Amino acid sequence: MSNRIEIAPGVVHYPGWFERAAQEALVASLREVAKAAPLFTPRMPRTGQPFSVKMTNCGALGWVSDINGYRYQPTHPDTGAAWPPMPLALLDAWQSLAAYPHPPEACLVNFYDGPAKMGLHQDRDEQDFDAPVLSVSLGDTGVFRVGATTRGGPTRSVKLQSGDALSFGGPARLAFHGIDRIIPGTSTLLPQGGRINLTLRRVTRP
Ligand code: MD3
Ligand code: FE
Repeated sequence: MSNRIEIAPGVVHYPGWFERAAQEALVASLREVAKAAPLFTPRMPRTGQPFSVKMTNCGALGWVSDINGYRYQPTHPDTGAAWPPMPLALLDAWQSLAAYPHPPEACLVNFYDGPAKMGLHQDRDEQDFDAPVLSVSLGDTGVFRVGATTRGGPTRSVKLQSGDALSFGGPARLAFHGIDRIIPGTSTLLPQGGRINLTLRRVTRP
């Protein structure tokens, strides 16, 4: 079992939701996902500047970003193949934690190597903001920052450790958030180090 810590209205942290064996099984599933849908480097719309984070997806829809914009699509941007299915353990976590009666459609897999980070942003490419976003952290600890629904508001910092789950719903669904940095050497889960973050999302209105 796991504690449930509401760190802000609508933001719930479940430290250690996945125990070590479940984390290892998830990593094994994600290696299969990455075989079918190789990590790609997303780029900023307009400028084409590459993200430092590498990405892939599983589930019916995947989030992609390139010079033309951000969007969800059913196929990999480089291979054109359908995204592989979402591991059952993730669908189970959604059922347990999301408090939402329809399954997630997209699981974005973010891979952070040592220096990677993600600037403050909102997730607003979905049509359904009634569903929460559920995040799962694996590997080295990430320093996560979450603020208000307006840019420039106060922010707070939370360390996300391997196995933690975090859900963002209701008033927090459109909160600004990002990853300041990864703390190297904080987990033995990934032999080469780094951090994987999974975000499960409902995209369309059911
Ligand atoms: C708050 N990922 O993929 S997960 C992203 O650790 C993203 O890779 C970060 O932000 C990561 O978009 C943070 C936590 C998270 C995910 C979705 C949210 C926080 C959120 C959506 C709304 C508000
Ligand atoms: Fe985000």
